[in-house]
Amino acid sequence: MTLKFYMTPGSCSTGIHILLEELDLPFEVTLVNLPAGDHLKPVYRALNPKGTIPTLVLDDGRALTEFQAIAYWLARSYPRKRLLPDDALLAAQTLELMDYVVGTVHGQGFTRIFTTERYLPAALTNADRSVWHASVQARGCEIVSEAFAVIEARLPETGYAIGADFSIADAALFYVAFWADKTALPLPPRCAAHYQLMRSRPVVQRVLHEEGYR
Ligand SMILES: N[C@@H](CCC(=O)N[C@@H](CS)C(=O)NCC(=O)O)C(=O)O
Repeated sequence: MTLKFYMTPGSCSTGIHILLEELDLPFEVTLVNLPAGDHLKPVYRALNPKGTIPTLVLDDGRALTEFQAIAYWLARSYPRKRLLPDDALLAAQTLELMDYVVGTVHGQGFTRIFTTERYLPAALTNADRSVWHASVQARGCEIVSEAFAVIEARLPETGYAIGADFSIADAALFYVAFWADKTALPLPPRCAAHYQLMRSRPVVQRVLHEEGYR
């Protein structure tokens, strides 16, 4: 058995894809086409009832979901790459940053930008719908920008996010910075420097290439 990774190019699963490649693990990829609704089909729901990606199916067939849980499991299961610091405080700060990225930047901010319809009441006239749509998107941009400002205040001027080494928090911060880049949302200077540092990593370049970004 090998790890089975369910992913969508250019989505939050890119962060987990980076971690799998950093660890140099053998894994099989299944592409989940979100616009086609693959994540809502019974075969995928049987694996992940939440219908979200990423999902990682372990050697024994058990499925892990949620970015932070998968990243934590990878770091703890393959400790030689030290993707989670040994020091308890640095490890806690790594989880703290990762949770803020996934829960707030992604979960509260980018979801309003990418899946705006979910935030609209069902009964709206077309005219009201476009006004609501614009204001939900604007709120999403505000949340993203406020959250990047919070992260900026905690990031070092150069280097990785926590401690001296690349960690699971860097992979999380990378995917939301990648989205900011793709949607032309400005990144504050330390976040932008972190993004460039991540883009200079050969593994990140390979993953983006594999996911179709040239
Ligand atoms: N909290 C989840 C969020 C995952 C998530 O929302 N993924 C998006 C793609 S980036 C997704 O699956 N969207 C499909 C949907 O929500 O229907 C995690 O950490 O894995």
